[in-house]
Amino acid sequence: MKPFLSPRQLAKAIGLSESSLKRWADDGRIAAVRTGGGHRRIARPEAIRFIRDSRLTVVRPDLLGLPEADVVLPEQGSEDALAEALFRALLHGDRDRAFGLLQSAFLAGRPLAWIFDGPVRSAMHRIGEIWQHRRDGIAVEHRATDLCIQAAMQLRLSLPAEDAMAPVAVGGAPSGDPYLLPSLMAAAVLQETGLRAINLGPDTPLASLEQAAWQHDAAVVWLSLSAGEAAEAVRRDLPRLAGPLAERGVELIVGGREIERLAGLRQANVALAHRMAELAAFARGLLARGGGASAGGRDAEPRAT
Ligand code: B12
Repeated sequence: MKPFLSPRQLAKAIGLSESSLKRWADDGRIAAVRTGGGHRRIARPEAIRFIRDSRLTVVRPDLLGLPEADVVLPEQGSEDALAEALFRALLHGDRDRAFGLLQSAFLAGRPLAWIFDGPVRSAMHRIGEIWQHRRDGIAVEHRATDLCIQAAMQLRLSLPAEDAMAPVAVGGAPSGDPYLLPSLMAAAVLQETGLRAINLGPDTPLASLEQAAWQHDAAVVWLSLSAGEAAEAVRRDLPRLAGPLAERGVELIVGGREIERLAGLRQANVALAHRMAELAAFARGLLARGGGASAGGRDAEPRAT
């Protein structure tokens, strides 16, 4: 996949004229660089950002390095229709259709949090019921999970490069929690919001999260809880992570389907959230406050409280 597009290629991808693209590049609506020979070139993630922000329709996704998507576009179908279509595609292991559905919602400007909280969550929750009444239920579930992981990765890779000065978020799922998708989604949502997200993935000891937070001078740590026993252990051990983070002004946001296990926990720097939309709002709040180690200058040493 080529990292840069010419104005002509991008124009073809969205069915507009090359001259419009050149004009928009020259007036700064879309960021372009010049080759040694003076030709304009547009980075692929910047082209995708422009399409999403401008609500343009993609007619040739292949020119953007994306699969052809023969799908109902989200404006034609409601969230429920998209969730139903995605469920069917995952049920049948139809990779192209599953990717196409998610990609078209993404290109139409839907925030990743909307895509993950809505269609993906709904479809995966339904997929999770199948093992109870079908012999191939577990295989179907594992295949569907793999497709969602691939799609979430692809969407994340399509996001613009992170600002090197943006605050860092580090996160994962705790020891004993094998769930890969929720933490991956959290990373993608945080990245889309403008943070630098470092996803340590499933089965990560809390001590490793803490160590990574110091190493990367993180402003935020996220934790995704999907497995019951692992979440119980977190309930017990969380103060040992939250305390040191609080001393350095690092915020901890915890979410996931087992979050209720932490109900009643009182810790000033710990936020509990149920949805990716809440995570995105949390990150926007942090950015609005100019938060973050790298952006705002976090204390190098723990401060006395
Ligand atoms: C895929 C899957 C697995 C896979 C995971 C593979 C992988 N590497 O990721 C594997 C095979 C490991 C697995 C194992 C098991 N599973 Co399972 N699994 C699922 C399934 C189908 C999908 C999980 C998923 O990815 N969901 C998609 C995400 C998008 O949804 P979500 O987790 O709800 O996340 C949303 C929010 O919670 C929130 N969120 C999540 N993280 C975060 C983080 C932050 C910071 C924030 C703000 C928000 C947030 O945002 C997300 C989007 O809205 C679920 C069904 C379900 N209801 O989720 C069952 C399910 C969770 N599993 C279940 C079961 C029973 C098991 C097993 C016990 C099966 C077995 N007998 O071995 C084991 C237990 C494993 C363990 N150690 O706990 C049951 C749990 C029932 C219960 N009441 O506890 C479920 C509900 C299926 C069912 N209906 O029976 N499973």
